[in-house]
Amino acid sequence: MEGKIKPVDETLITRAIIKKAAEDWIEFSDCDAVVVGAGPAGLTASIYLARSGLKTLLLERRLSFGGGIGGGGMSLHKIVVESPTDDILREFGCKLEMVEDGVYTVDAAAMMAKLAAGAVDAGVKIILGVSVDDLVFRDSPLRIVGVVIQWSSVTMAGLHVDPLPIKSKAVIDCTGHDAEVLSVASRKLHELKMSIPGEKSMWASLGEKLIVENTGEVCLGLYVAGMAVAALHQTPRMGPLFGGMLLSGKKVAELVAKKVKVHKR
Ligand code: 48F
Repeated sequence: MEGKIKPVDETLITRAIIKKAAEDWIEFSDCDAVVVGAGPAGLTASIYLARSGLKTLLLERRLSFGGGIGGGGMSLHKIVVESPTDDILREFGCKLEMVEDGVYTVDAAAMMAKLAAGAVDAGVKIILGVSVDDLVFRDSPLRIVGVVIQWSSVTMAGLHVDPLPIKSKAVIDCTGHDAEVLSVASRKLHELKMSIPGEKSMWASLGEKLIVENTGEVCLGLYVAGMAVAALHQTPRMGPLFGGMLLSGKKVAELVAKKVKVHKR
């Protein structure tokens, strides 16, 4: 039986969108964790943060999530993961194909969709089309207490529009190869004495190991995960091998969950 489509007045469309979006922005103007960048590291981090009960906002500059997943390897629609990260992907319902013992391929589109659905289901608020262009800080001791945000469209148009701040107990840079949040911190907060030398050339396995090892807190309130770790510590890139991104995201979420819970007491 064909249903009759309900007529909707144009004013209602506008009011519904403005009211509901404003409610979200008010709710998430003060968070437990802000994750910047919805690539593999940011999606994974946000899932585990939300699962541990933290109010988690994931901000992504583009109008889509997945970061570098979608491009697979040189635009071929597969990426490679190694054990033990196959278990993380299985947990989110990804189908893996074994290449050899402990090495698997996964379809890029499936991985993007499953990680994003995992984040939404865990309670992460994902907002697309928003860029983080600065940090909010306090001194004595120096600490990061939030991010400064702008519509990506405004940034792309080169308009002079003042941004808005979002407060957060933890800010996690998951912006990938350019480590954009850390780069702002190194440029503007000289007290941190931080520089971003950029990643080294490729050595896949060593790169994976060092990313996970160096994932963590950069200064009070500011954390790094994923390829941004390689940019900070000048460790090797690994191309379309993604296990390290997932483990790094999971590790940073566990570190933040411990710290933020301690603050709450
Ligand atoms: O680049 P991206 O996928 O980083 P990742 O999670 O994973 C890296 C892999 O994709 C791959 C690799 C694996 O071996 O080498 O490259 O570390 O995702 C980063 C996301 O952050 C967004 C960007 O659009 C992308 O989706 N992003 C970057 N800068 C900003 C941002 C910003 N200033 N504000 C908001 N989002």
